[in-house]
Amino acid sequence: MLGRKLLVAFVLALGLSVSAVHADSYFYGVGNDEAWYGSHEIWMELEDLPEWHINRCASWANRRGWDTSASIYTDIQGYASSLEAGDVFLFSYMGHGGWDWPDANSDEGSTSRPDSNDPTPPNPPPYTGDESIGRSGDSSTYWMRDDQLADAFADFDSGVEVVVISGACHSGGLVGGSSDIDYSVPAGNDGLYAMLGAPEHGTSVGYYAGYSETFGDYYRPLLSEALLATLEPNISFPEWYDAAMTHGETQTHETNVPWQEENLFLEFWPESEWVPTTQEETWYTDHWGWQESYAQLRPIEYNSLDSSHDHLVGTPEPTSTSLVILVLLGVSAKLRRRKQS
Ligand SMILES: [Ca+2]
Ligand SMILES: [Ca+2]
Ligand SMILES: [Ca+2]
Repeated sequence: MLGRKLLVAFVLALGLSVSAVHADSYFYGVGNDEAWYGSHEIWMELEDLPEWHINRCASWANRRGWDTSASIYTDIQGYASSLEAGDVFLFSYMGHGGWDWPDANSDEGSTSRPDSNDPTPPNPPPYTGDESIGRSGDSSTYWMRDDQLADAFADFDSGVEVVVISGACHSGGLVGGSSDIDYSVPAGNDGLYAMLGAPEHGTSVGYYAGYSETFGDYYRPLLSEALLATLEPNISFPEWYDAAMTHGETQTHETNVPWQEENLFLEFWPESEWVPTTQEETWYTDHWGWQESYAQLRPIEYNSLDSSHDHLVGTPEPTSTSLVILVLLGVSAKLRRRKQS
């Protein structure tokens, strides 16, 4: 009888402990225009890992960036109002990006924009003009500015970890301005991590990766190519970035883009310690800067995670659920021994 009561108590404890450690990972992916499948591919890799579940995934092909009723902006606001401390929110955007919008609140400063893909720009970012993502179709109406992205993130509870993966041109400019996401609530609470496909003045390259009847040709940004090649269980987000950067430094890549007649085999981006030669400093302004040596400038990382964050992308750490089960097995073994003696 005592054993039965203990069992009931432990089952109750088990239920309580599950709710106490409840924390979920949410994936919100958008692929726009030529990169319509780009974020969904990231999800296809993640979904095999235990903390990700299709019930917590939303994946869009062509979703406008800015609209007051249905857009990336309002979707993120929805996550911001419902996620709780401990949850992980991964926002993946693959599509076009801009960097020369009039900056009404001047949060980007007054440093003039350098030439695109200049390997040695005369000044560090931020550069004048707001960055943007979310173009969908031919209209530019639906671009979302970086200030608006930060506004959407501002409603998250502290303790929600936000991860941003963006393959867009000029993604590096999503951080750096004083109204950008690195000043939003998640970043202010050591909970924002971002992998951004190009520096603020850099364009991001996507190469031909497939075709569908519905959406037509599709291009995969080099950042997502490297991320897809390097995801493993038990890897943290910063480790995943490092592995992807090494992949891009060491693997050659067939360009296969429509604006170039002859395909070239190039490394994705330079090494982190790279110093351009005199010849390499003569950049090209068409499409990307480094036809002779590299496909694009190196993606950048933004990390405000402190040691209490830094979630794993893969298998989560053991929770108290498994510990309680072990205790339960130990107690029932003890009761059995007592009964026998
Ligand atoms: Ca601004
Ligand atoms: Ca800017
Ligand atoms: Ca910016």
